[in-house]
Amino acid sequence: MSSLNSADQRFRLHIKNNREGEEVFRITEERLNSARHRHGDIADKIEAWLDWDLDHFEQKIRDADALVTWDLPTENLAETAPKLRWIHVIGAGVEHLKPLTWIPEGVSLINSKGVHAAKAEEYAMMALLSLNARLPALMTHQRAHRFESLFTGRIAGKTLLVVGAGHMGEAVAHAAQKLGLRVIGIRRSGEAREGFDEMYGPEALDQLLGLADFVALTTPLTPETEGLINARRLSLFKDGSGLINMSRGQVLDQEALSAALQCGKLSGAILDVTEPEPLPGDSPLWDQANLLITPHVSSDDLEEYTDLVLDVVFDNIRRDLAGDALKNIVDPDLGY
Ligand code: OXD
Repeated sequence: MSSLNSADQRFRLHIKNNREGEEVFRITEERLNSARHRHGDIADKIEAWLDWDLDHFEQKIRDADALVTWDLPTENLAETAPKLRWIHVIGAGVEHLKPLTWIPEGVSLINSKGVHAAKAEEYAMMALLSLNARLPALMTHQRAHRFESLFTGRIAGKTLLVVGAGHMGEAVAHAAQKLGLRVIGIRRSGEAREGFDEMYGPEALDQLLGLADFVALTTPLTPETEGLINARRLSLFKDGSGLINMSRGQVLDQEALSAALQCGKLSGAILDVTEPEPLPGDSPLWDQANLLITPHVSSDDLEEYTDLVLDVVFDNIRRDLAGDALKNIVDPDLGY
């Protein structure tokens, strides 16, 4: 990666917002200024440009050292953005930019992993308690005007399997530990991670599914995880267990999930992500008994999301100015 060539040269940051995008992801002048205040030590070294859609993209990206965005025109990037050193994506998943073969040599792709943790932990706590209380089934009964008492035991002492023990998986594990669950994790490396009582590699998945009262999906979407939880794997789940998907809709076979809910193999499920998104109004999933759907809101904090993203961006500018390694770099081969 090239570096800024003179000590007094300012770091040029191009920020591209999407007008169509949700407010929670918008970086406004006000948010930018408050990030400058929080990072006063480097504030006057940064020249930031706030753009909307592609209004001034070509003209301004020419001089940019870094770009903050959700998406971008990737064609000929080396020519349109000759000084670009890194691109920060306002999200954890970067599958919308794949294949990552367009990334010019010397440019790093950076994601927002980690900024979702606090909100994801709260959502996971809500989801685990809801599944344990059979809330999806109770809501199904309510809609059918059925007063049917479903008694359940306490959640403490039950077992959660977290598939994908990255930042979000760790947040889910923390929620579960606070509720007194035993937490088992699966991650590519199989290495231990804080918040987990046990950790295994992906080869253990089939065996572990039958041990868990709850399974939470928090893995990135990659060729290895696409369709991971299919009909065969759902048949390995413990009878009456519950499923939470906070990963990506494509990780789970939704038809197979519906079948598992219909036959009572699973007692309930909570999906924060679906395939496709938005889920069309005529999808049968909306009416599936014992299923609760939230529209991809589990981990993006309305008040703080962009502040947290900007903290990662400013921290990386600080690192870049000092010649230190950047954080949250995406491995283009792994795709996360
Ligand atoms: C993300 C998400 O990728 O919210 O950031 O799903």
